Amino acid sequence: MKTSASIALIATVLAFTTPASAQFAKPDDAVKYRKNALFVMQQNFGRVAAMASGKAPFDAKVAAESAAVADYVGKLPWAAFGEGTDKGETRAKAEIWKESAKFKEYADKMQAEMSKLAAAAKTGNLDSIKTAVNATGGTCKTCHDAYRKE
Ligand code: ASC
Repeated sequence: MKTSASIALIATVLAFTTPASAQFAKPDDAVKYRKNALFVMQQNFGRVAAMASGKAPFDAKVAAESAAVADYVGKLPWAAFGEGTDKGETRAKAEIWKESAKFKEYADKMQAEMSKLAAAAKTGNLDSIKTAVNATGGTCKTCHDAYRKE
């Protein structure tokens, strides 16, 4: 096998077998990564939520685009909660690493509801958007109440 082909093969194998946490050079990078992803998600979700509550005028196109971004970016933070990333500038509670199945369940639930919100926003139906915003917001709160420090 040519060297370039072997390197490509090794890279592929590593990509599918390396623990998610190992994709970060240091724990601080993982913390920054998940916080930034959650921030971008929240900014986009918040824009749609403001429309749903009447605090902002409803713009179907902006709502659909923002919900799609929130849906996509909402898939990113979870790989950055690897072992050893419970330190530094984080409000993540230690319970996350003790109750990882429950934490994952909450993260999965949020992503499922955010996907429903993106689907609702794509239809442009404000009533469906409101329902989905409430369901999604509920999953944010459930997880924060359990796993985020004040
Ligand atoms: C947001 C945000 C949250 C949720 C939550 C919904 O926009 O930052 O944590 O919605 O407040 O209850």
